Amino acid sequence: MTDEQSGWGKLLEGTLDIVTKYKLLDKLVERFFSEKAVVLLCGTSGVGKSQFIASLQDGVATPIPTTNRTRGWRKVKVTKEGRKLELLDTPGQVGEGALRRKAHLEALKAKRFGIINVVANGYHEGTASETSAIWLGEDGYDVRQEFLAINRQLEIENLAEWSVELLDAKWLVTLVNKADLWWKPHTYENVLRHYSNEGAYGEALNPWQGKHVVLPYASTSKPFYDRVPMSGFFGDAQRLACQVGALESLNELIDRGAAK
Ligand SMILES: Nc1nc2c(ncn2[C@@H]2O[C@H](COP(=O)(O)OP(=O)(O)O)[C@@H](O)[C@H]2O)c(=O)[nH]1
Ligand SMILES: [Mg+2]
Repeated sequence: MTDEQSGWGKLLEGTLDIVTKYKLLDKLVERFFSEKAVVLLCGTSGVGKSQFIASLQDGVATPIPTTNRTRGWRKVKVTKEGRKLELLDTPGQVGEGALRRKAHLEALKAKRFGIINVVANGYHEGTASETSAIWLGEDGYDVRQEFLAINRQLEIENLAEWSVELLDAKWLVTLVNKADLWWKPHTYENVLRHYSNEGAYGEALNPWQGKHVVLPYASTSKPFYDRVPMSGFFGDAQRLACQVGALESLNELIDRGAAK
């Protein structure tokens, strides 16, 4: 299968070799850190918020153990070569709304802040039991489709918690994480469309039109619940392309937000 057929033609095109791309990623991460920007991370439990932070620190982050959930909210001052970025990490569990609210108020105090809403096309890993998420078929482990559907719905319901209250944010990125699990040649466009302005997710974000961007991403690469294999269409080159693309967009949004 060619890159064109797998949907990677456009993202991988250009003359940049892999070393140049890694250097470019380093530069972009550095710039991202150079702004004293406040970024609020939203998203339900297990979508990969903490892993996203780790991916900014380490590039390819070591997977966080499934059972390791974030308790409370935390302000992460990530420093990269002396530069600072303040990230507000939130707990995603259903019962922890009050704690998330504290993080929201902290973001509002900053006046200029942006939101990264992390979603994962239903591949939430952590709070649900393994048996409710995956099953063992004749061809090996697979994810349960109803599990994905419930979680995609949860991602939409979760928007109501902040989509009105935090409308003052300068920008909003929907980071469609875990592309290593969901990216397939014939479905990736549907996944990205699901989060764009068509459909229930986009509708819920209607007031954000003009400042909402949807970006594919992968913070790490690991089998789902350590059992269901990755899609097979998403390797290091693809992850790098997504990371570069996401950092470019985030830098641009932070710059634009600061200018307003
Ligand atoms: N395959 C894969 N797993 C991921 C990715 N990002 C996070 N995970 C895993 O998903 C689980 C939940 O991630 P975590 O960052 O703790 O989620 P949080 O609750 O949103 O903070 C962990 O086991 C991570 O290693 C990704 O891009 N790909
Ligand atoms: Mg977390």
